[in-house]
This record gives sequence, structure tokens and C-alpha cells, in this order.
Amino acid sequence: MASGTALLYDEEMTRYKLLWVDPACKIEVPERLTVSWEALHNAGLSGRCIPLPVRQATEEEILLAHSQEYLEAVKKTPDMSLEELMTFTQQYGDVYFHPNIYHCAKLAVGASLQLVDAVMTGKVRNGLALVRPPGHHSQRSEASGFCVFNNVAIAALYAKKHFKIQRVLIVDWDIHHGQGLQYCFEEDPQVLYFSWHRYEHQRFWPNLRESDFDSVGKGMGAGFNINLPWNKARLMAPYFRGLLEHCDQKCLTWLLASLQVGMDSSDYLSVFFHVLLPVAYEFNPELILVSAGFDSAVGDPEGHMCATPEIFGHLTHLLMSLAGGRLCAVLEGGYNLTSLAQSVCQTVQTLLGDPPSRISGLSSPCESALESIQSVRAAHQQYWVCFKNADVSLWPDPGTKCSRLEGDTQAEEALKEGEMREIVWPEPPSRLAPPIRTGVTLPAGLEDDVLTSCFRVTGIPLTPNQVAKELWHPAVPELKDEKVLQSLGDILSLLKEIEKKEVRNGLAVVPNVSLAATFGVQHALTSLTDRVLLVFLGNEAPVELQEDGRVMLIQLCSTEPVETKSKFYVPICLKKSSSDVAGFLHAVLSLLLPLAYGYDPGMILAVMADCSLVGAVAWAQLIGLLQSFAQGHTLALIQGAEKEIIRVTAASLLGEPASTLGPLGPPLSENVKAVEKERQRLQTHWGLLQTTGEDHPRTR
Ligand code: Q9C
Ligand code: ZN
Repeated sequence: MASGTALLYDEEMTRYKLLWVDPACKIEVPERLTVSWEALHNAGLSGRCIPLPVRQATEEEILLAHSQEYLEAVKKTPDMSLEELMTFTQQYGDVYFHPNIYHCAKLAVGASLQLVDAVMTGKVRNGLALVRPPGHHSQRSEASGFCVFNNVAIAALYAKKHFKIQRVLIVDWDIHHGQGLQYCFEEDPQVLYFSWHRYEHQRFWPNLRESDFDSVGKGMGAGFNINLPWNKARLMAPYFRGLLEHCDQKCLTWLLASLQVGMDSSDYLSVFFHVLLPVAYEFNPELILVSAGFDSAVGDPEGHMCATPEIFGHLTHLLMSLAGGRLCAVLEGGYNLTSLAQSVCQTVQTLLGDPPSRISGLSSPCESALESIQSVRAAHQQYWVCFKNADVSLWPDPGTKCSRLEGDTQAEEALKEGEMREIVWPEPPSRLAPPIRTGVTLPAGLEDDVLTSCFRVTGIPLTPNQVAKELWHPAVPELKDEKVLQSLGDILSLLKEIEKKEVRNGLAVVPNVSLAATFGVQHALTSLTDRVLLVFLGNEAPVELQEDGRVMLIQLCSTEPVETKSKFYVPICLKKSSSDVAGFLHAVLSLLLPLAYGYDPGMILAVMADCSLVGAVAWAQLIGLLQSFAQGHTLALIQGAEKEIIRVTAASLLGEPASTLGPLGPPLSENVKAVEKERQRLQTHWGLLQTTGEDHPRTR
């Protein structure tokens, strides 16, 4: 299995800049690359990456996405005078040329192709190309939005051509719509393009009608273009100015901070759970390209969003379970140098396999984000079975909202006033990872390649007395069983290693999984954390857990569970779940992940009590996804000793990408119903479960 993270960078790409006055272009500066590079160096991250040489793209490669005429025109720019460059620039929008930009643009494409080569040949698992100029706005015969050649478009076409792959997913998390990418692939069913972007009903650049959610692709490519517009910012317009006038300086600062004009981490994650990830799993990509623009992070002068840099660690992690982990990130925008550098570091650290930071205080997506989510799910309902049963009663008519609203001008002025104020946010905490990734305690005779990379932990068998002291319910018959007492001693040692920060996560194969789970939860609450998430696959979960919110139990079972009103107990009854992989995945993406992000546990227990409930591959995917939480502190407990399950669990805990789930059919409708029932029940408590606007109370 491929391992390692490639980093592509060449100082040469800092050697062009804006040579005249243009307010629209002054933010695209060479320092964008140098600060990113230095931040990676200072955080000790670049040293852990595999450096790959950057090369120039060939003309043939550039022609994969661009016209001969356009290439010939750009080719002449190195010899142009300043005046000629200015004139040449004027035919395009929001872009500038420089005598050295053609050279840099060839390096930016070449770096992206080198990365694709390394990932597709298995030389590395994933990587990042730090490049300038960016690419996603550039079109067949047109430069646009600081972009000269479309790096990611060429990378996708190159991957299709040279590696004969049939499904490439492009995730464009830059805050602008990559219209160049959309135009390039809108008729191509082999390239799924997803973009979210600041839109404001067409009032934000590039102001295109076709950036709205109803542009779903054309012809054979219908369904393979997904636009999620952000429309929030100007809603306060009529009130904003008046408020500002009656404020003193301090009150003004507070007001601007609290009147979020941009989307935040809750909005971004909701879109991943309820739009991108379901489609991405159904699409089953062989390669993921990320148009990694960081102007979608807090502090950016273009995006004005509120998501902190940590979110990119999570977005990256959520994608790493797909395509066998083959992920190539290519820099696009990002204009606040501090925010950009932090976001780049978060992305690379996740690519390297370090656990993402915990994110606390996640709430509901805002009303406008919910409207966008609902709209895009409705628009794509006919193309993706994952949306078949989605509740999409409301589908706002696009195109009716793009006229200027009353109060727009005032709001724009007010926003400008806000823009001049410096936005501050806390520096992301350092993501220290314990020296040992995975500790295991196993019965004798279980040897395997994967398991040899794990750290063996053996404990001293507990006495029945000790067990009684640790447990809430001491009257357990198995107490005298030596094997049980040994396994509890093993788990105790494992948890102690985690507590000492020597070991990140663990796997224990145990004879009595219910008892082990109760013991593990109880001990974790005593010594490790105040919130444990217990994910239990089996019919007999230890449900007699405290009701004070210190434990959240998500149970996947095959028999009808007891009715519950608790917001910390989530039973999901799935029929034939081992064959209904799509139903299982639906439960994970639309219920389990949002709940876990909302709960923000300090420790995860993932318990496999009944191997017949879910196949090894689906389980391995779940274990991978769960490592988004609790700084990677996952303890997996498995009943019995089915070798394949043990092997894939250890591999996932070690950070190896799980095998793909393969093409997914439609989920069983009764399973979708079971999941939906729980989602409906819980969505007022856990806002990240929401997928529709209006009829549900806002919690923000
Ligand atoms: N304030 C990239 O992020 N200027 N390009 C818009 C409206 C164009 C952004 C002006 C921004 C282009 C790669
Ligand atoms: Zn951008």
C-alpha cells in the first residue's frame, strides 16, 4: 500500500508580481507561497513530506485543456513590454500578466502533473502542490481570476489519459466558483466536479448565472457538476447601517464580530455530510483532486467566511477514506497570509496522518446554508440514489433572487467598514501525535503482517474486586472467567498508554465485548475525558449508561430497539445491513458523523459485537472516519477472532486507507426510513443533522 505525502514547491513560482496599480489584483502576491512554505517548515511538516521536483508542463499537456490560439498568445507574454502586458491583460477579467508568469504557469501545471504521477504510480499516497498562478478560473481560451492555465483541469485530463482511470472527483473548496473547471467537465461523466462558492444570488464575482445549484452538468455529464452557492452575507442589509450609526467603537467591534457575514465550520461540515460525501461515495472515485483554495478560511479579504483553519484538517480527513486515499491537493486562492499559512499546515498535517484537532462549539448550519443544501439535493435527486428519499419539499426558484435588494448599497458600505477592521482568531493548537500509533492486545496465535506494525500491550489480569470497583454494575457473572479478567487487564494497560500519550489508538480482541465496553467507557470517563462516544455494532449494547451526557451511545443493530427519548442514545435498526452497504453508509454519513461532530467526544469506543452486522470493508471505512474525533483516540473492541475483521481494523487504526466500498446501489428503503426517523427525532438537539430550512427552529 502506498504511503507518504508529497510536497511540491519551487521558489521560481514566487518570481512574478503585479507591475501596475489594480485594486482587484493586488492581493495575489508572491508572499502567498513563501509564507505557506515557511509555515510548513517551521511546524516541522515539510521535513516529514517527500519533496518532489517541479517540472514545466509540455505544450501537449497544456493543450489538454486549452486552445492552441490561447497558448500561442500567452507564449508571447515573456517578450512584451509593460504597456503590451497591460493591454494584453485587459481582454480578461481580474488577472494580470508579467514577463515571468508564463514560465511560472508552466511550472504550476507541471507540479500538479508530477503530483498526479507520484500518487497514481504509488510512489506516494497523497500530496500537496504549492503553486502560483492558481488555475480553476482559467478557461479553454481565457485567463481569469489570477489564473493562466487550469492546473487541476489539466491534471484530471492527464490522469484519465495516462492512467486510464474512469472516475476523478474534483473538490473545489476555494471560495470562488471554478467556472473554468465547470466548463471543462460539464459534459464529462468521468469527472465529478463539486464546488462551493460565495454567490449571494449572483452578486459576487464571477457573477455567473451558471454558478447556481441548478447547473448540474450537460448531456452525458448531467449530475456530475455540483454547485453549492453561499448566499448569506447581505441578509442584514436594511438594518446594518442603522445599527452602526448608534454604536460606539467597542460596540461596533462586537457587532461586526457577532453579525457573521460568512459561513462557518458548521456550514462547511453540513455540506460534506449531506451533499458531497454521499455523492462521492456513490461515485466511487479512483482519484481525488482538491482545488485547495484557502480564501474560504476566516480572515480572508475575498471570502469573508468564518471557518477557522482547523476545518481544512477535517475536510481533508473526510476525503482520505475515498479513492484508496489517492488525494492530490493543488493550491488555488487564499489571500490572508496568516490564515493561508495556517490552513495549508492543517491540510498537510492531515495528509501526513496526524489526528485532526477537536472542534468544539459546532452548531446548526445557518438558515441560508440549509436552503442551499436543500436546493442542491433537490436538483440532484434524479441523478444520485443517495438523495432518492431526501426531504426536498422546498426548492426555491433560482434566478428570481439576483436583483439587488433594498439596502444593498448601505450593506456594502457597512461591510467595507467591517473589512477594514482586523479580524482575529485563535492560532490553531498544535496537533501533537503520540509516538506510537496503534496498540493491540490479542489472543495468542493471531499473527499477521499488519499486526506486526502495531505495538503489543499486555496487562496484568484484574481481580474480581478491581473490576467491581471500576464498573457501575458489578454483578456480572463472567467475573470469575480468567480470560475475561485478563482481557480487562489488557484494556486497562492500553487505556493507560493512551492516557500517558504514548499510544494514539488501540485494538483489543476480547471474549466479552459488552463487559469490556462498559469497563472501557467507565475507565475512560474516570481518567481520560469527560465525554465518550460509544459506537456499538450489535443487538445487546450496554444501554444502562448514565443519562448525564457523559456517554453518547450510537448503536447499529438488526433487532428493533427499545423506544428512547434520550438525545445521547441513538439506536439505528438496519435490516440486512451486511449486504445493504449503501444503507449502512447513509447511517454513518447522515447520522453518525453529524452527531459525533456535535458531541465532540474526548474518546471513542468502537465496538464490534456482531460481525454479521456489517462487512469488513464497511467497518474499516467507519474506523477510518471515526479518527476525525477525539484527537484520534479510538479504542476498537472486537468480540471473537474473525481474522479479516481484526486485520482491517488494525490497518484502519494505523491510518491505511480502507478499500473502497465499490459501486453502491440504492439503500434499502426501510433502512433509509429507520435512519431518517432518528434524524428527525434528534435534529433539534443536534443541529448538524439538519438538511432542510424553515420548518425547523434555528439554534444559532
Ligand atoms: N472582490 C482565486 O481565488 N476578484 N481567484 C474578485 C471581487 C477576482 C480569485 C473581485 C478574484 C479571483 C484563485
Ligand atoms: Zn478563490
